[in-house]
Amino acid sequence: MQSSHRIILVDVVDPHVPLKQAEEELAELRALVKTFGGIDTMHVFQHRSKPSKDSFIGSGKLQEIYQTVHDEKVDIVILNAIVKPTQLFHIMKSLWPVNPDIEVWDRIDLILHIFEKHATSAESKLQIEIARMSHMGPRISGLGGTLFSRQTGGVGGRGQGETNTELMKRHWRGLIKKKQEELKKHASYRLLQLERRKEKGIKHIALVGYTNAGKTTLFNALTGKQKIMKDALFVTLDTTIGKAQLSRTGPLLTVSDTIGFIQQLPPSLIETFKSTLMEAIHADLILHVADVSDDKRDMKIEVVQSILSDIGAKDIPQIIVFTKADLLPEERWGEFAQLKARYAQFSPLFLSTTEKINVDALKRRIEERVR
Ligand SMILES: Nc1nc2c(ncn2[C@@H]2O[C@H](COP(=O)(O)OP(=O)(O)OP(=O)(O)O)[C@@H](O)[C@H]2O)c(=O)[nH]1
Ligand SMILES: [Mg+2]
Repeated sequence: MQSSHRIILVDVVDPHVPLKQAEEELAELRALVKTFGGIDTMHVFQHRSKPSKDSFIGSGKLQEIYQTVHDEKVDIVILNAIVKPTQLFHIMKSLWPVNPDIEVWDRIDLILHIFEKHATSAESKLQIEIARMSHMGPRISGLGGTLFSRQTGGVGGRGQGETNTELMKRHWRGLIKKKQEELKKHASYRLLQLERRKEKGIKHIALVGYTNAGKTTLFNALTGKQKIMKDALFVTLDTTIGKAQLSRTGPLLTVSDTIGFIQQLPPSLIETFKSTLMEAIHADLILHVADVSDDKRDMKIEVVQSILSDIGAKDIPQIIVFTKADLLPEERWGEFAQLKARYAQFSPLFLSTTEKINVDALKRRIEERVR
């Protein structure tokens, strides 16, 4: 995707959702769009009502969007929600007269496009492809009546009563299954490596946390590696494992850095990423990295805990590592004590990786815990 893309955001907010929460969610969408790159135009349509059944957004709003797409030469419309494929298709169709190449994405589409930009390994590429196919699938078959009826005309002979749409769906499901089989091979290879480490008695530490919390920065500090870190969302997609010896006489450990979490991730996406998240599921200790200076810190901690519980990692010993302590302004220092009490069961620790404050204390804590 080039940086010349012109994007508009549409936020559909349930009337029961408090305005503040809606604003926060929109801010996150904006950060995602920024990560995706290139926003020439940014109009936000806030719509505080229940989504409409056919087109998700009401016809009046759709008319407004139509006009903006025309005036601002928009190529991508992004809805801050998880939207049914048929509804996305409906919106896209109604914008065709002003831009036949218009793309209409929901939140998942946007996340998948970002993932795609950052994926480097065969495994993560495969995971994204599966997620993309599962998410797109129904939309493709939604087109069945129009486009594919012509294209699949030649397949024929596979059962008289079967419509082209059904054929297309079956073909699609078959493709997804094949990719899933391929992914399973990666997963079993990972499992084999895990078991080998276990046999050797090497303890494994997994870094997890919300996206942009500072996981990779901490990973580099613990392992001496130099992985890319950046002030953007989903910079890391692939799981990397590094060796670490945290003190002169301490044991050799392995540490893994992996994809960050985000709110409103659909379960299917988590399921797909289970292969790379396996390191977390089988860890001896989880370091839950959270940005202490972030206003949405507590909500993000909740999101991470709930995903950990989804993937079956909730009973693994966990330390909450609050990073970026250097960014917490003095008038908020009272929060240290509050957080210490609130998350006491996760023996919280406060540090700054970039300023090298308290990183040694974390190293000592890790060694105590894995002993
Ligand atoms: N001031 C300050 N900045 C930090 C600290 N730790 C990380 N950062 C910055 O926070 C940003 C995000 O850091 P990353 O390590 O890439 O975060 P991540 O959790 O790996 O992010 P994703 O892989 O995108 O999910 C970078 O710009 C880091 O330089 C810290 O202790 N203090
Ligand atoms: Mg990272």
